[in-house]
Amino acid sequence: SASSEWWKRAVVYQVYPRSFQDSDGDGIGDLRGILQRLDHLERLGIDVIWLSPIYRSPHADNGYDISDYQDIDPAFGTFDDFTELLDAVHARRMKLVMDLVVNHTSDEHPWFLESRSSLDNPKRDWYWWRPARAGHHPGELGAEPTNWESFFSGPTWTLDERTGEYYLHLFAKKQPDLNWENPEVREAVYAMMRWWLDRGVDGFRMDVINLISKHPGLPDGTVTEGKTYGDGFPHYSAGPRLHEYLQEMRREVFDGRGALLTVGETPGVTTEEAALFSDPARRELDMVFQFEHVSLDHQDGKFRPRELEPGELAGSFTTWQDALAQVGWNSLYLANHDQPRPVSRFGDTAEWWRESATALATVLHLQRGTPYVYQGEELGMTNAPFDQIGDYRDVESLNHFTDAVGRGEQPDAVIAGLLRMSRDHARTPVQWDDSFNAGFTDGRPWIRVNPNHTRINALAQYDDPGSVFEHYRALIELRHRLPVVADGDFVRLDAGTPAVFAFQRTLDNERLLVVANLSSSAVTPLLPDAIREEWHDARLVLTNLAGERDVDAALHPWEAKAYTR
Ligand code: TEU
Repeated sequence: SASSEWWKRAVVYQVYPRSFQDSDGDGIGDLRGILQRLDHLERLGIDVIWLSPIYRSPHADNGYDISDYQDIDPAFGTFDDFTELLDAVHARRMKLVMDLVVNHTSDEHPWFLESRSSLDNPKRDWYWWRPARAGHHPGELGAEPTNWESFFSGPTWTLDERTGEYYLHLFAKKQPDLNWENPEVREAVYAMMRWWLDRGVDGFRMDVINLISKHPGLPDGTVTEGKTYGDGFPHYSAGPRLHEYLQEMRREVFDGRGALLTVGETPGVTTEEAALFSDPARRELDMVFQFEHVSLDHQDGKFRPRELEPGELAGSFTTWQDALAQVGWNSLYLANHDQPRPVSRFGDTAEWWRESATALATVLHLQRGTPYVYQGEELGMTNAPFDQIGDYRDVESLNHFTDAVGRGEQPDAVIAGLLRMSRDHARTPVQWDDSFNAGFTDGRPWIRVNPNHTRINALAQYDDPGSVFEHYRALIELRHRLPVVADGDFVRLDAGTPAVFAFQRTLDNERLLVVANLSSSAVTPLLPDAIREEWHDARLVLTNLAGERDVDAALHPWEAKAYTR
């Protein structure tokens, strides 16, 4: 029913609390800081707030390593602060979705402390424990049970001296993987999820949910030429029981509840697989985050990115749209706390900062799917000039630097990769104004504020009709006003040149046309004659430049226009 698919008309805003707004001067963002900034979110017009983890954590991975799922970490505040925030969000008719990180816990979680305490502890089988590989002694090089490489460099197994066995961690050593084969684990997770829903939260974003079902037997990955580790991904992603678990979770946790949002983060799944998660008939999730478009520029690993060819990004979007045209639903995103800033990565911060930020937003928000805005994206925040390893905080970046330099790579070359691709670019404090520390904190920020906050900040953009913020506000308003934006179909149009991304949305007799030049050169589109005829007198509903209004007029660099008829 329409109400159960409310998320098709919604826009979600991701808050990374650590970097959003500090209220107590300790240099770390917190829940009371978010309370202080709800006017900003309401002004933008968003419907749902997704909070990155706020649970008790040692912060080895900034909260994606949870040691108590049912308590708020003191760095972010108290449970009362959380309840006050939730009530305030609901009072403003917005929803609040939590980040569910259950592929792994922190190694300081009581479940793991018990599990590691002895070979026969009742919780031993809550995690993945294995003896040294046959023919090897524990601690020997190559004794790890599989040859897989961690997302955060190094092996995915760490020897626990106390019992002489290894435990699996696809991410950091401090993030041991839960064993979802064990029904006790699943029951404990579902109980925790129900506990949060009973407290009024409106759903979950599910961290690396495609990794919870590993292929039994944990086979080695193929080792390609010159590599030390094997490619474990096919053996730990989308394993044989993944959809069984998600359907069980839906029954055990979500059925019978009100209007909730469930979005799965599924790094590395194919577009075809993505349709399985969001096919309503399968009763799994509402949608997933795909990663094709944010892996396009990965060349030899993510930290050696390549330049994209004109049209590659548009091609990736079109693949999504075509695969989910009949069944399932898209999430639309370019930014989150793991990705470099889109305007730096896909746009042009040198010459066309505002134009490219608003063009990318236009083509994203007017596609079919639910748009996600990551904090600061609505301001056109950019990557940071972090040219010293001491500027970085992220475990992925720090481990990569140590590992790469240890393998003989030049430090400057490794820093060059971090300057383009580090997750820390998404984690610099939100730039609220041009004051010291951009209005984020009165204390010493946990990570440097981007010096360009004197030019790029919210206060400078409010009520400026051409600003990035106002453009995002207009896009969100358009989605709330025109049913074709949320419910229309999507057809890619041939614009005669790869730099131009043109598409049409149709809902009954309502039409929307988007034409955007996603390049730093002026270009003239060559739309099909039928389109030019049909749209020659259409109404221009949105543009990021005061250019020509004709649908086939030459486009300035990064000029993006939307028409209705
Ligand atoms: O990210 C999963 C994931 O795919 C990341 O490894 C990401 O793709 C990679 O860092 C990009 O190079 C989720 C969370 O979003 C991330 O913040 C956590 O570090 C990770 O899981 C472990 O919980």
